[in-house]
Order: sequence, then C-alpha cells, then structure tokens
Amino acid sequence: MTGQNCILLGAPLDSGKRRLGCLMGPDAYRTAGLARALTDLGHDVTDRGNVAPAAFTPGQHPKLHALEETIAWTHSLADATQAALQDGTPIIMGGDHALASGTVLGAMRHAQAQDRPLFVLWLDAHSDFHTPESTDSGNLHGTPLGYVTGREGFDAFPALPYALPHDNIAIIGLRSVDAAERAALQETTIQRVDMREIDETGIATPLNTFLEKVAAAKGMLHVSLDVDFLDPSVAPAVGTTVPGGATVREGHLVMEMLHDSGLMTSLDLVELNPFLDERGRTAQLMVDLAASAFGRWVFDRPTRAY
Ligand code: Z70
Ligand code: MN
Ligand code: MN
Ligand code: MN
Repeated sequence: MTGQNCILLGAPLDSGKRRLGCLMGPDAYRTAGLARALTDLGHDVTDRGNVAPAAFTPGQHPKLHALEETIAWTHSLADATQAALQDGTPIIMGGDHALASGTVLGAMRHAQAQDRPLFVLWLDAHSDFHTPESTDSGNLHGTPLGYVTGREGFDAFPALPYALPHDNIAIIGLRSVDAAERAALQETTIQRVDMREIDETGIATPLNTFLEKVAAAKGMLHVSLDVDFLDPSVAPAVGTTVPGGATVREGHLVMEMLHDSGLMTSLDLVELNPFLDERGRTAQLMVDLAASAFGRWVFDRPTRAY
C-alpha cells in the first residue's frame, strides 16, 4: 500500500465521565511522536490541531454528567471527522470515549455520501451500549454505541442520518458489561467477542470473520481503540482499569491485521489519561499500536486477501 494522507485531529474531550485527565491526551500523543511514527512509515501527516466543542450552555441534569458539553462535542467532532474523511484517513486523538458519538456520526455521514456502508470495530473492555436512561453511572462515555445504533433517549443529540446496523459492528475485548447493556446487546446481532472467546480461539479468528464481512460489503471501517482494551499492567493510564485485558502482542496483531486488510478508513485513540501514566508508557504503546495499523512490520509476509 502506498502512503496515506493521515489527518490528526485532537479531541480534548473530558466530559464523558467525572475523573479528569483525558483532555491531556492529544498533547501526550504529540509528545510521544505519533506524527513522526507515521511519517517514518511513508505517510503524509497533517495535524489539524484540536477541535473545540460547539457553543453550549451547561445545564443541570439529575443523573447525566455534562450532557450539554458532550452534545456540543458530538456536533463539532462529527463535522471535523466528516471533513477529514474527504481528504484522508482521520486519526482522532482523544479524549474520552464519548468523542466516538461524534466521530462515528461523521463517518456515517461520509459513508452515506459515498454510497458505502460503514462498519465499526470497537476495541474495548466495555460495550458502551447504554442509553441516557439505562446508564447507572450517568457517564456518557458509556453510551456512544447506544447512540449510533439508534437506541432511544438521545433526542437532544444530533439527529442520525440512519441507525448503524447491528450487523456492521464488532466489539472485541469485552470483560465489563453492565446488566442492562448485556440484556440489550443479547437482542442484537452485534458481534460480541469477550476475553473468554479470545482465550479459546485466539483474537485473529473473530477479527477475520468481521473483516471478511466488511470486505464483502465494500464497506468503510471506523476503528475505535479504547486504552482499556489492553491489560492495565501494560496500559495503566486509564481511569477505568479492568484486569484481564489484551496483551501487547494481541494489540499489535489486531493492528497489523487491520493494516493488511486495507479496510480501515478512520481511527479513534480514546480514554488515555496521561495524568495516570507511568513515564509516558501508555501513550507510547498507543503510538506503537497506531504505527502497526499504518504498516510498521518486522518481516514481509504474504498478506491474506479479503
Ligand atoms: C460503565 C458505565 C465505560 C469506558 C468505562 C463503564 C463505561 N458501563 N466506558 N470506560 N470506556 O459507567 O456505563
Ligand atoms: Mn450539527
Ligand atoms: Mn470505551
Ligand atoms: Mn472501556
């Protein structure tokens, strides 16, 4: 594959939960050398700086934290992601996972304009499938997949052009799913890959199943990588640590397979909290994983044809 046009977008959104720090994420990725890692691989890289939320007036909601701010970010990030997709491959440097309501919405609009289906790969310990009603925590970073699939209760958010079909989604890395999310997920055809399945079959098998589906549909593919997909022993810089996560090797394998597939059209890097990091090691690991997704390799090998 020849060089891509990588477009870095900073999304210092910290409104999706109460613990602060993800707003430092974009600068941590810049400090860890994300742009340089991509240019070293032969890509063109443009850093468009940080996106800002649309204008909003903070309100008081009995349960939901920072609803208006999160909605304001959803508007601006959808616009910024859609615009970047017209020029290249956006890499969104988060920011907590509430930002994906905006980035996936932008990707949905772009895919629709291209008359192509959008697929979403969610790499996460959590399913983030709550609605504003079903969430116990009130943290909207637990809701973006609920929003983009058209679940109820998101009336104050930007209107969706269509509901993202369940068949177009895979969640890999699951090990912390709330009861209400599990009940709702089990009613869907979303491909749900928990750590047990990864242990039993390896991570390549379910990922191949999904990538084959994307390729057969000539789809676009948005990938949303939550730091807590990884085990906290190797990625400590995250507010919600869940033991038993993906290894460094599993993380790289997923990213290498994404590169070889040639299918990924946009990428979120979310939930990095540099305030909780140890000498930048989590930021560095996320940069290395991104590099694998853009073609860093050890040896050439015949690539699988999807
Ligand atoms: C829980 C909730 C969550 C990410 C934590 C956790 C949600 N299901 N998502 N970290 N990325 O509060 O709704
Ligand atoms: Mn808007
Ligand atoms: Mn998440
Ligand atoms: Mn998570």
